[in-house]
Amino acid sequence: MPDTPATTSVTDYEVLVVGAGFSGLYLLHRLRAEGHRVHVVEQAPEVGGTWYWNRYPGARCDVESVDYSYSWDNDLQQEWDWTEKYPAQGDILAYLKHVADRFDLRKDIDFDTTLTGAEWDESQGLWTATAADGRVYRARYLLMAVGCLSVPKDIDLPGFDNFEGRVLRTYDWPEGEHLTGQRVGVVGTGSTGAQVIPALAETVGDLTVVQRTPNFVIPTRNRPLHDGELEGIKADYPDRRVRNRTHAAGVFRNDNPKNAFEVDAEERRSTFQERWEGGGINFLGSFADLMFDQAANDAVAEFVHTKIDEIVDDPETAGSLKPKSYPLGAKRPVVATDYYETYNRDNVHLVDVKKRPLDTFTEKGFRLADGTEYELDTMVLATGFDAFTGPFTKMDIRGTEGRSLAETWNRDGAKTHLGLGTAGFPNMIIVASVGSPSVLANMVTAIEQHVEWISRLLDTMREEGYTTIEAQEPAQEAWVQTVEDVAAMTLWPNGDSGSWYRGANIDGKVQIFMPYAAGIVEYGNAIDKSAANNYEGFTLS
Ligand code: NA7
Repeated sequence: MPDTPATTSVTDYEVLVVGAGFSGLYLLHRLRAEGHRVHVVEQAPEVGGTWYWNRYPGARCDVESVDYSYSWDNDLQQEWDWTEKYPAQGDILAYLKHVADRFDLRKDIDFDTTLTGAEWDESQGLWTATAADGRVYRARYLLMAVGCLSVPKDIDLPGFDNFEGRVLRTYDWPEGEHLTGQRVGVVGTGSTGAQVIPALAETVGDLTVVQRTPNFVIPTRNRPLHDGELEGIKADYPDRRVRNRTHAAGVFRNDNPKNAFEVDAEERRSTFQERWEGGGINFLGSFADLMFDQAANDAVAEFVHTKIDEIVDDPETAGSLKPKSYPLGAKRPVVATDYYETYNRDNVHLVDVKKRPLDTFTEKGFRLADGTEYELDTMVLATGFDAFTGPFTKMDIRGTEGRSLAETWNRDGAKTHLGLGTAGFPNMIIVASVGSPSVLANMVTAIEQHVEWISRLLDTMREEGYTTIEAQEPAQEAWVQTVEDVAAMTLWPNGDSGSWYRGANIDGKVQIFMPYAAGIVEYGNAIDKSAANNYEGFTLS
């Protein structure tokens, strides 16, 4: 940990929350209301977390607005007016700012505060956390509300330092930048790339897309909410929230209970077609076995391939855009607007570096192994994240006997018990990240589930006089195995998807399936059972 300047004061809290996104704001509101002394530190100058930083053109959530919002205050949900079916980044940020103001949260948040380390003091049962500017915070509980996709992947492009043009990364895009008229390159065709590419194609002069692995891209079909639609949803909100909480995905999906080969080819095609026209993640609910049966998955993959052929004019480009080496869903399915259509524009060019390998970046752009040179003014990197573990391992977190979390996770993989705690790091509680449904569910529902569990835990500890909670190693090993076993029942681990779900997007990262794939209902049962059995799998003392 860095030295503490002599002038820096130490501030004591009961609970220190790291991060002021959806998780941190609800933790602050709820725990404060329950009489805990809680404080939040946030590296950005504003609330919002992921939705503060990711302000690139086209950034939008693929969960519907009315569901990607807090359910814990009826007045809040009645007074807030969403305007579109799927919320743009700016709308979500405006909502979170409103929440911060409405519930007077800002007074308990230190903005522009990046924690560099946190150390567990065993004798006192306290965490001491240090910020980059030397401020020190002491707290009994350290709640890590740091998000799953908040640390970008390091740049691993050959010769990238040679490039003398401008470099922009989607995760901290300068507000209002549209690169109008420029020659722009984009690396990355995941969820971010598939949103930023069509948006930039509208404003830049020329757009060159560098694609390594194609994704299955489902049309969003975003639209304004119709007259009266929001009022109907508001009237139904109590029931709607219950439906969301009783669906594995944390958001109600009208899933087809039939398997793909229970029906004939015509019904299969018309079902896919109907869901494709409806748009969004509901497409995955076309048949019950898409993520379990390879043949069913092949059928849906083939349907998407047909769509690509129908939409994309140039057959070679269409061929490059078709994912063939992994099941649909093994990489996070991408939902975007006009993605395939964008490749019909004269100013957009796809460079498939699996077919035509990239040699190196140059001063002016990049060169392929076949000698073709590309000259660009700006390179946009949409190359993904050091998902789940990045925000933990970039801090110097020290648990019992000085053990380092970064060393432990970099060596053994990110292991947790129930996605809430990790052995050797007492009173450090993880919110909606590794080991829990998190990104495989509606994040907001998953966050609320965690915040409620944590609030119950802290109440119990206060009432019963406990001061520390720590995950037990055997329980943790068993949970890691459960998470792997559940993933292995699906097609998620199949193919060469290189998915960040298991850390495969980063060279050398220990591969372990990180989100819990059985959904929030099963998961809720597991964490509630632990709580009911005196926090089974954890040691309270
Ligand atoms: P993703 O889904 O990890 O996508 C990153 C993209 O960047 C993907 O297409 C990668 O290709 C590509 N990439 C990364 N490194 C390279 C190199 N070195 N060369 C070529 N291409 C590269 O991140 P996103 O930000 O799009 O999405 C993250 C989540 O945010 C998303 O799932 C939603 O939950 C929201 P690859 O597939 O590795 O070949």
